[in-house]
Amino acid sequence: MTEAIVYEKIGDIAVLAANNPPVNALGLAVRQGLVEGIERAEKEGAKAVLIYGEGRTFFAGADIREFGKPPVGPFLPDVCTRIEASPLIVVSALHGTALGGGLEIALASHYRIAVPKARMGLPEVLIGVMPGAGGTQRLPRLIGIDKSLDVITSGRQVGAKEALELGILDKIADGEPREIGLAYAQELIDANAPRRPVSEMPAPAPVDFDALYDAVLKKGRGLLAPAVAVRGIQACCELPFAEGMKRERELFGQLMNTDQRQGLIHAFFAERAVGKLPELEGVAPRPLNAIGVIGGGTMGAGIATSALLSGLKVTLIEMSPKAAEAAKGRIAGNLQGALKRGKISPEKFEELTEKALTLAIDYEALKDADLVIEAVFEEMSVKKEVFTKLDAICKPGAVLASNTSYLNVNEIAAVTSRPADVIGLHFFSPAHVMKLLEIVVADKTAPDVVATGFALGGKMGKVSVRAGVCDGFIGNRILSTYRTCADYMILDGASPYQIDKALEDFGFAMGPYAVADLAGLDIGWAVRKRKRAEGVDPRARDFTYADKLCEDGHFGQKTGMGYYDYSAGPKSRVPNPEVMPLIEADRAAQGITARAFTDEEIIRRYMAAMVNEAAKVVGEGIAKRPLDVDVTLLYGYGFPRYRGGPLKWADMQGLPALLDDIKSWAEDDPYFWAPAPLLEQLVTEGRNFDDLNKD
Ligand code: T1G
Repeated sequence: MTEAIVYEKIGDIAVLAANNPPVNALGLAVRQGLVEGIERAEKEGAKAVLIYGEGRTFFAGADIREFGKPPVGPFLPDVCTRIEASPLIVVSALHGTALGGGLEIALASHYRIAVPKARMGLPEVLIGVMPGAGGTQRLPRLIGIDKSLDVITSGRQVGAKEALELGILDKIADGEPREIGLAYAQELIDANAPRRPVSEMPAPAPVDFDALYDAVLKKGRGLLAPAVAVRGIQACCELPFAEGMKRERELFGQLMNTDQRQGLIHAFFAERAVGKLPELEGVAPRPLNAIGVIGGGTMGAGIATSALLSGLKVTLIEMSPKAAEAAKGRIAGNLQGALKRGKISPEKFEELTEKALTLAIDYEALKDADLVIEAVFEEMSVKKEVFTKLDAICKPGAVLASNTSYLNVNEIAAVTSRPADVIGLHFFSPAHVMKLLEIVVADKTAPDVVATGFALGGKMGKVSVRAGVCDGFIGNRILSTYRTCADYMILDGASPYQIDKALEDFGFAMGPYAVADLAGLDIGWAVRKRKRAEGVDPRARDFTYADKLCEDGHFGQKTGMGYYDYSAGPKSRVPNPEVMPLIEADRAAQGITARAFTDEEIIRRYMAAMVNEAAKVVGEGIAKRPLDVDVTLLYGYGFPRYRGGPLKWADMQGLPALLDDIKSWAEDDPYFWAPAPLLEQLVTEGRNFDDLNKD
């Protein structure tokens, strides 16, 4: 018997305890152990078998790390069939998260009991596959088509109470899974309960699966797995069980061979790897109980809201009592959202806004804060003034953080006597919603200050990414480049609307010009003005239509007009008729003859610009690994998750072809399309970005 499954016989009950930390993934040893355990139980004359998980959870699914490797039997569908076919009654006792193959093991059992806090689901579509061990064949027999469609195509987790109501579970009981499982198995033996194979239950009547397939595909905006899973449920309704299982396996195999599966699994492991940095091994964060926030505008209020929701005490500093009350109003507005969604109770709302939050005008109020985040106007002189004051007032060991999106954190740190305590914490708007947090490590930032940044991110439920200091850090620097590429394509003949459509078809929730309108065109305008003031390289192409749009007072959604006209509402965007004439005037002024662009070329140029700049960011060490860039773009810039992130996408496209494209475009514009040295090096060495993730 493998140690992954520990066998025990207690009276008439054979107990199979899963012991494969951290999440009892159904790797080879576990699968072998389950089959051997069932066979031994039958040989040793047990009357029932109990399956449960040691540690924090029941099986959390197949072992994703085995994906893409040569498959080794026994295969999970066969393990499930073997469990269900046992002449003994088989009971699964669930706790933690019984997901994917884990729930399929339970569905192949004859009875299912769970602890009240257990959660379960078939989230395979979230990693680009579908249930492949009977989930699409057994679940509809148990809970019907509509409910199983919802559970399988959404990938959502179902709580024990709902699972009992749906009919997934037979019973809920307080206690440890082993104890409640043993008691339930004995109860069934004493009641002489029959085996109850789900596969022998009647399948639901078929419905219009073609219409369902199309609807699910449309809703997925290009994500394949949920739609293909519908075909699995169709097989359940239209084929005998064994043939349905075979059809499910075929469909599962198809999805395993997709780029989307690779992209989604890369995203799964990358978002778990970003917090694992060698420089933080063994480094303890500083205490983090009470924080200060300077500035109660949209960003400051969002940061304060996120901190309050994560259990921190917050002191918010504003310039005047009136401004402080306005900030409190914004925070209360943000918390109203959490109240409406049932995330917090009215009592909690009261406690957060009246007790945990303190408003102040005087910086003295921050003298005991463990960490202070400045979120004031994005102007270097203003930042320096704030940090000079913080340096004078904050206690020794307090972490001083700036929420700047672009500015040089080294320069900010240099105005203090404690640059080791200074760090950039770049939140994304709205800060209480967006999960990304760029942790900007300045030259003198101490390791335990970096660790404290990650600890804060963890408390707030953020996905934190380490970034070095440069203009725009990881995300905004790369954004500025692919946005510039789009602006150049407009100069040469494309339209903002064609570009937005092409990128939305590629999988982005919104195209770059719709995003610009949402964020506010005045932000880009301010950045262009700042860069022009700092001096732009004469080799860089320039364009003026975007400035003209701003000079006309069009800042996007906030003024009702930008690249799009929002007079009929934010959702009903129509092209602003003033835009194309501005663009044509700009082309004429530069003597440019417009040419046609295909959507395919727009994507290749836009993505090549993103990948090339990202390779420079990794090459310069601003991002430690390519996966840091991927996670940044996934969580902060709406990059389609099923493509894994720009550098994973590049690997799947093939770096040599991408570099060839860049070199061919560099003939027209050698300055913008200068190939990233790292990209050239990888192509020369026949390596790719994922190889660097493994280094
Ligand atoms: N396989 C391998 N490793 C896994 C894993 C899995 N299924 N799930 C988690 N891990 C690792 C994870 O990488 C991390 O490792 C550690 O466990 C803790 O995870 C045929 C084919 C279970 C809710 O999609 O959703 O079954 O970083 O940090 O926040 O139909 O992990 O410490 O080295 O996420 O408490 C379906 C995926 C598989 C569930 C726990 N199952 N996992 O969350 O901890 S496909 C899933 C999760 C399938 C069959 C098909 C979450 C979690 P490390 P963690 P957590």
